[in-house]
Amino acid sequence: MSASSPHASDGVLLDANLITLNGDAGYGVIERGVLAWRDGLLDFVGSRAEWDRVGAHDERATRVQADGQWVTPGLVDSHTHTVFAGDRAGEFEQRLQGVSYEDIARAGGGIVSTVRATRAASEDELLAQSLPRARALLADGVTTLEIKSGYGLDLINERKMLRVARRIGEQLGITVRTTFLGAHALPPEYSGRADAYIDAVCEWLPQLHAEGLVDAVDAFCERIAFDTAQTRRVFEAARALGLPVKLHADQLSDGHGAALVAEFDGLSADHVEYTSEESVRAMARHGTVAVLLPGAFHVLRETKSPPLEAFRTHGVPMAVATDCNPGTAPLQSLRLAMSLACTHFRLTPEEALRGATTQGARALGLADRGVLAVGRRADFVIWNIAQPAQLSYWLGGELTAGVYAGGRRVR
Ligand code: DI6
Ligand code: FE
Repeated sequence: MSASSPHASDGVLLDANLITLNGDAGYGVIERGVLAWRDGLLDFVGSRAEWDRVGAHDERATRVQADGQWVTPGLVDSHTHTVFAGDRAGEFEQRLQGVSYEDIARAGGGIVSTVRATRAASEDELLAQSLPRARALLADGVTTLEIKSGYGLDLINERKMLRVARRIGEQLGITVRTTFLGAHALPPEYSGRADAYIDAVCEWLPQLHAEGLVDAVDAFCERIAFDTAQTRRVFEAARALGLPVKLHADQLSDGHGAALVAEFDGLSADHVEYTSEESVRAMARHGTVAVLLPGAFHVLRETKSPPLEAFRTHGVPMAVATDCNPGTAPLQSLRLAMSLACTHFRLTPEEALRGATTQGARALGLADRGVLAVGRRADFVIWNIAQPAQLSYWLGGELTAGVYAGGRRVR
């Protein structure tokens, strides 16, 4: 952990308890440590003694005194639908009366009702409605945010969503990774013609990709959405463009989605409540991350937990994300998702933190972040906590004392 040229750093954080997560296990704590960065990347991570030894520090570097506060890598929310218009609080009330998510979807509500609202909104309106959610995630420590399309379901409106996602990243100074989720639900104009809709999705993808709007491709593989043959066609279109894939897999039933996305060397299989051990083995072989989404599990009052022990046994990395969406997870805090992952799925607080940093970065194919180490991005959060487990312990509350992305303070 020595420095390349720390004397020329742009900024220095002193007297911080660093949770580096550098190493396969443990928090990797450096007590009363120092972080320094230059051109947006960390160029020193180590103890005060080592820092003093490298000597001659540039007086012009910004100095931040952490006074013993805890510091983690910036959080990575690897699965969200943050861009949408309207809300579905009415549906929430229906579900509390006993109507199921699948019943609502089949009756023309659910995702399709958000599609109507999103289509009706202008790009600026959509941005104005979505920004506060992204701000809330940032306020709780998120410096890398994945955002999916999937509420446009035609070329113009999918493009509008992806453009709004890019604009959120520019406005907030954080990284936004966009995922094309054209195969999210069947729009009414294609009713009864799912295969023809998938043809259209496969035609839109190269156009949106050419416009620089797509970092990855996703689909909803479920009995209320698209089957494995249709999902496979979307993945083949992605592969032809060299784009990585991920999948909403085995959320409500075992549709062998996790095995399918693994077969395509996918970045992640998400939800995975009903994933079989055989599919878990396929994920392990292909390095596919399991993205756990306890917010949706909680809101839908599900009872079937993802196969945690199988993930651990076979060495499948587990990420934790919010799934922030208007239907199943109106959740605007990744820390709360961490807490729910501990309570519902029995992750340890350490696994939950790795899930929301290191493994979240992996689920997005980003090797440059998710730990505090020299050469990684200077994305970090200063927390008002007394010990690391408090990050998953508190439900709510304002715990961030400072959020930095690429060495710039963004909150
Ligand atoms: N699974 C989810 O968790 C979200 N989409 C999906 O395929 C839910 C989206 C919604 O209900 O609006
Ligand atoms: Fe989702």
